[in-house]
Amino acid sequence: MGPGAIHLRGFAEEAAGALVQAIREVEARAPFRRMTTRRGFKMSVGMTNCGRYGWISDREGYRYSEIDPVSGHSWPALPTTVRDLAVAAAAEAGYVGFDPDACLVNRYEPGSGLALHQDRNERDATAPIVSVSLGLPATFLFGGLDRKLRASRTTLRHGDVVVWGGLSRFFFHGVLRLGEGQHETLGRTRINLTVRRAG
Ligand code: MD3
Ligand code: FE
Repeated sequence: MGPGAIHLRGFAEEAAGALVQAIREVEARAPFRRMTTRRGFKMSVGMTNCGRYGWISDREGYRYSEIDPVSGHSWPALPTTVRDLAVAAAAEAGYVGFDPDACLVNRYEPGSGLALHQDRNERDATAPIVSVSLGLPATFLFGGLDRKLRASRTTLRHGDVVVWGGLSRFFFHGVLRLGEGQHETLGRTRINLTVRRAG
């Protein structure tokens, strides 16, 4: 997909049911919410986190926090199923010893999308990010180190896992607004997990 990005098609297919159940348990303690950007725009994607650190955005900008600002408590623990799957995918891509401490959970509905951005709030730049797609398919945009570089498109489907390491870790990327659809278990939604080493 790009330098250091490895697309493992269907890698999470078998674990998908257990992953969805784990997300339901996370969501019960840390509900999905639409965060605000520094500029004051409300994001169209619903987000929550599990693990020691959670990614948050508000008028002060974005950062990782050990406290969920909605509940005032720590985030739910990283579920074993999520951790095991991410560690196995990272190993498959050559990253032995990946030790994640954060997982951002993104929920899309038809019309939700994610503008082109870079992920650069994580402390350890050598650790990969493992993304897991569940539910409706999405068109993923993948550019380069420069925002102006033309982005290529690929479809991320239910069960797909991508390990983002190396140079691709810092490439601009985004998600086109989700189209209408009906997934057999997740209905009108797409869920994306990004398992990270943040601290
Ligand atoms: C490439 N999520 O949470 S997953 C994000 O589908 C994010 O929800 C998208 O971008 C989503 O930050 C895309 C694929 C992905 C995730 C993280 C990356 C690609 C990445 C980090 C660096 C480079
Ligand atoms: Fe991202």
